[in-house]
Amino acid sequence: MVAELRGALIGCGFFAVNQMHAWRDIEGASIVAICDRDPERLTVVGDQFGIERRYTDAAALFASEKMDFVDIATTAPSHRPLVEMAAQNRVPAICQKPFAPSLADAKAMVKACTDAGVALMVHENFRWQSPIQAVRAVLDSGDIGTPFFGRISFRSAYDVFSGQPYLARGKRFIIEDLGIHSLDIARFLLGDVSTITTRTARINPQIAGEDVATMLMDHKSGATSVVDCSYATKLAIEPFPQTLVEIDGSDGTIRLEHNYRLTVTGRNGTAVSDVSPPLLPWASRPWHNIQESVVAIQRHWVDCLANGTEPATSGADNLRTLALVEAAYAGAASREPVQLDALL
Ligand code: NAD
Ligand code: 89Y
Repeated sequence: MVAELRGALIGCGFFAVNQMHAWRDIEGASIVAICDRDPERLTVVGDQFGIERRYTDAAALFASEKMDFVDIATTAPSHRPLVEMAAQNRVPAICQKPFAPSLADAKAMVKACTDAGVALMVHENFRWQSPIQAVRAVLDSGDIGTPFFGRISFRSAYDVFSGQPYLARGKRFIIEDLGIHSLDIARFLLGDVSTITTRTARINPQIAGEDVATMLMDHKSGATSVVDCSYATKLAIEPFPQTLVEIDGSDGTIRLEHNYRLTVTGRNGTAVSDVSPPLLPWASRPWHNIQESVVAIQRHWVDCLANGTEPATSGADNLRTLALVEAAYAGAASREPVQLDALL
């Protein structure tokens, strides 16, 4: 029998609870120790998940525990020091998105892990949502031919600030927090990007950053896409946290619409299906779509460690998604298109 991987979680905040639930669902790995600099969060998560080994200091965790991996669920400012600490201790690491506050930090983190010979995966989970995987499967089937246009859309007025108050305070908001997922989905579905043009707006006067972004991208494949996201869009039915997708191909179209309705018009006519994510026993609506993708990406990590393969959203891969974020902010400021290759 193969021994279970021993993991430790650093950062026991709002989202980490989903990660802890997901680890309980996954065979082949378990969380044996947790760390948070806030003793209250350590108690809440430690008691909820029955983890006795608790640390308020990450350096003490690395010094005391024998671990096969570390799952970093803190916010972006601490990602670089924690990933570098994992690399120094030769411990493979998962790091939450946004990977780092800057592309320069992210490149240094990838280098540290490469030099140490340890795996590094960014917890970029939206592409692992089952509806998005269903769109990818249609593209792979060839049914709509070669894609030439895409729209990845996330428009909502859901109050994300009550659960994640720091989102209201940052100079950067929607592109770095949510658009980063949409940009990654665009890469996942249509491939890497050569140029991005961006417009942003702040509609909600009570927050510091932008809550609306519209991005036009040239993909290296020749396809064009529009990635649009908003937390200022009040709709009759609140769709949070659904990502809607339109793809036009040479032989047909894909539409992922509200309530996970997937319509594919291809060489063999039109098929409509319900690609709703399952509601896991510990999950709660409307977050269940995201929660299911957490299980999927963490399971992928365990498979990658077992097989010695590179995670789909490795640190190196995620540099291309983070470069889109940096390019989007630069282009929103200059109102000029930004070339991606110059950043990478
Ligand atoms: P949070 O502030 O609720 O939790 C972060 C926790 O990390 C806090 O308890 C804090 O005390 C702890 N922490 C910070 N620095 C630390 C350090 N150096 N050592 C130990 N503990 C430290 O934040 P959150 O809302 O849970 O978000 C965490 C990350 O998850 C963010 O990067 C956010 O963007 C991301 N997130 C991802 C998704 C997703 O779907 N992938 C969804 C929500 C949030
Ligand atoms: O932090 C964000 C994320 O990654 O997914 C949704 C979210 O919680 C709020 O925008």
